[in-house]
Amino acid sequence: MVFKTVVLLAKKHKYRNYLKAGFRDSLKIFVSGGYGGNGLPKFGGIGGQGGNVIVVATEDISLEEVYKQNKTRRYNAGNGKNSSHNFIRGPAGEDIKINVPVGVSIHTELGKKLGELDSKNEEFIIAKGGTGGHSKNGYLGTQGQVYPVRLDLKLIADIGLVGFPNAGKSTLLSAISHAKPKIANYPFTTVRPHLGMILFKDERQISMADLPGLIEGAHLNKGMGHKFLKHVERTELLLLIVDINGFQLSPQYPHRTCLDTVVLLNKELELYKPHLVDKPSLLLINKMDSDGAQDKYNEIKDDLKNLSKIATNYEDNLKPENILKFREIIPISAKNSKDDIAFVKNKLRKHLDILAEEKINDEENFNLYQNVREHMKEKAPKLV
Ligand SMILES: Nc1nc2c(ncn2[C@@H]2O[C@H](COP(=O)(O)OP(=O)(O)O)[C@@H](O)[C@H]2O)c(=O)[nH]1
Ligand SMILES: *[C@@H]1O[C@H](CO)[C@@H](O)[C@H](O)[C@H]1NC(C)=O
Ligand SMILES: *[C@@H]1O[C@H](CO)[C@@H](O)[C@H](O)[C@H]1NC(C)=O
Ligand SMILES: *[C@@H]1O[C@H](CO)[C@@H](O)[C@H](O)[C@H]1NC(C)=O
Repeated sequence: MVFKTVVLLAKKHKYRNYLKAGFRDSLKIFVSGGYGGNGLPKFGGIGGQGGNVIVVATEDISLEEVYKQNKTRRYNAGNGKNSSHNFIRGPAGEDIKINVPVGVSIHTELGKKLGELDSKNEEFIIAKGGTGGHSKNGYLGTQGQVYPVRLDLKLIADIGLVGFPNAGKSTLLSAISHAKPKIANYPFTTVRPHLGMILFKDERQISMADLPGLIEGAHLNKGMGHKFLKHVERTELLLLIVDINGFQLSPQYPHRTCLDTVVLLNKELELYKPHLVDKPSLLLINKMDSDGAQDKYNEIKDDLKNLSKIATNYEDNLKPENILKFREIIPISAKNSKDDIAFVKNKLRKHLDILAEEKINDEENFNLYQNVREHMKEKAPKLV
């Protein structure tokens, strides 16, 4: 047992960084419905129904929070009570309700879809309790459903494009994507982002969502901020885009340099939800064809690589605490360079592939972790 614990801890360190840091789009849990209680043959008494495990769609909860609320990831509903003198009809076992994010789908381990939750307060029984014992089943209560299930956050696109207005989001999306994806039905969304499908010669397809509406103050729900930020969580990879010349929201706002803009984007994401900053991200510095762009870029490129160093220069209300760590920073001209577009296109594919591989490795660790748990699992109550 001691040995197993050591293995488990050692392996845990291999979790991909952003999982550790708190971003999660999939969670495996182990659910069991309660046993049905036994009947009482002498009086024809019926055992109580076993409790159910139920998922409930909840706004403002992340899968990471679900995990943190019960790190064992086990949910065992209550057993039905036996029929007795006092209770001829045994009381039912207690249900367990798990709050999960709106817009999750529920799958078995083999990938069979069991259900999905698309609107607030919607419920779904994942594990039914066993029936109580009665005359037709020999007065023996039956076992509830027991199995592992996956909760998956439904993604809207592989890539989420994020930037302040005029950074060049729509220019990039239309230059890089050749087709509109078949719009899937996303009933859990209130705002539909613009989607594009990036096609490759070998038929690989990557979807990208333009998530507009991010402005200074978006976290305060100015503009359409919240509605779109919500989607950011439903993408694999964040693609941030800023104008090398900086940004000014409107005349009453100060002009922000390119570096300020990146810090501000970081801050807006963080203020909305700190863990968004831990999502894998790339940074595009756009409009490199404009006058003096190369000089401006040379001046800031080292700082961009280590934002934490310059973040300290900002006032508290602008200074992010959780700093974006870009996997790559790419200067481009979305409007005027086909080569840049082709370059970005291949980079996106490469980074998604790396991410997929990280996930697979992670999955292996999860399985190991689970097997160890399986050994330690306490036995379910036995019926005579
Ligand atoms: N010079 C230059 N202008 C660009 C570039 N990309 C976009 N623009 C211009 O910037 C403005 C805003 O672009 P748009 O794609 O609408 O930005 P969005 O608000 O982020 O979607 C438009 O006038 C574009 O033509 C670029 O690479 N170079
Ligand atoms: C959390 O995990 C434990 C077991 O390990 C389980 O019995 C319990 O039902 C779970 N708690 C909640 C609140 O669901
Ligand atoms: C019901 O009866 C069985 C058999 O006597 C016993 O093992 C079990 O613990 C009882 N269940 C409850 C909930 O009391
Ligand atoms: C980034 O800057 C911080 C603060 O100055 C410094 O401690 C850290 O070593 C730097 N990291 C890299 C990778 O340069």
